[in-house]
Amino acid sequence: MNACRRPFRLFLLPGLALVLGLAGLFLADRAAAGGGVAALGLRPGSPDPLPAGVRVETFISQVEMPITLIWGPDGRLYFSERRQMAVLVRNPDGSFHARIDVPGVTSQDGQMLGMALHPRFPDEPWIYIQYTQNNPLRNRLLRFRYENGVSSEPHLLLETTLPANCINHGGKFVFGPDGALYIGLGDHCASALAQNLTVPQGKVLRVDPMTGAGLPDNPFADGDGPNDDRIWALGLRNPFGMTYDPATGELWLSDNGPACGDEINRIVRGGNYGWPLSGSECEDPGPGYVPPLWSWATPIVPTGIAFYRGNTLPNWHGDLFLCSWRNGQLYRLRLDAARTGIVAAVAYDLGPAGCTFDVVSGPDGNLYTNTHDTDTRDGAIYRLSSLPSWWPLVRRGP
Ligand SMILES: [Ca+2]
Ligand SMILES: [Ca+2]
Repeated sequence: MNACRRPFRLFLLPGLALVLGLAGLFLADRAAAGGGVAALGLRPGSPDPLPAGVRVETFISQVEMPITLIWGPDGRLYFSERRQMAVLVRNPDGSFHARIDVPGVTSQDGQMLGMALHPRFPDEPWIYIQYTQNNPLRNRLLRFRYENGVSSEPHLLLETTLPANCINHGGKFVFGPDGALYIGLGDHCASALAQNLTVPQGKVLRVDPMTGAGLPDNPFADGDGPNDDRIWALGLRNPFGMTYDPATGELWLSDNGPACGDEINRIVRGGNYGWPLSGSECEDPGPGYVPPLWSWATPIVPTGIAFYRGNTLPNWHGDLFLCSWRNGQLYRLRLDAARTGIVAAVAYDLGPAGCTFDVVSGPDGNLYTNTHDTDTRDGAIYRLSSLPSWWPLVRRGP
């Protein structure tokens, strides 16, 4: 049962495939979810319109490929620019503030994925980035100092060493409430690695943000033993979005399946999320494995995820939002009272706007999304608010 059928090839920009790892993307027939896997009632291609009173507008136009959006403690928007291998900084009104180049790395060296600011930035003036390095293809994560408008002192914290001439790189990483850095790493299309405790692929890693070393209380840390001491959770295929629930301090993650395995997971210490043991990719891997809290019968290619913490859209407060690289829709998932499960989901059609890589809750109480540029449109960052219709639109170029 639940076999994936009807092969379907999604047109992919080659570079995007690197980011998202979507080779062998199939439409899936899944009549019913296996035990513990929540079936989703979304009808592909039939999203809901935005609720009345929610206004979406272009906040920043004419950007290329913003991947990760972060509102800094200075009230400015920081975003990683994939093609430019740079971090761009905008003022609260969307106007240009700075372009931060990564010391020692250029756009010829690879492509930017996730980024983070040190939790005490700018007092601890460290910016963290993950990128795919070309020739040979590797995942690299580094931090560098950014102070008084100058970037310096790059420190490499992670570099994969196995051949990675393949997609499934993962992307995002976040600081946890414990101050550790949590990194989602894809399986590099070698699915067996996701169950191998001696390598970082297909895992969530938990590391010291200054050294990149695994923390001694990590669940599989064995010192000089064979395990990769950085591993926090395993059995993932291509985790892209990561975020913490500010209400519970728990880590949530989006994982990209090869078919009907696009998932939302709540990551627990030492948890095994099943890949590739789920066999047909669409079934619950069984006892001993953590089933997803939500999965999609048809791939949506989940990317960035975030909890909405604002109040300008009060009905959405506390809900989990995520983007779809595949259809650009904004997905809203409502949690149960304990905030350990998902009880409902809806997809919104943002019209000419969209949500392809990231969504983030803004300090002004609004919700922000982004899209990348294509043949038919520029990349942009959008604002969802309840601002009245007479409020002037923000449209700013580079
Ligand atoms: Ca070890
Ligand atoms: Ca799974």
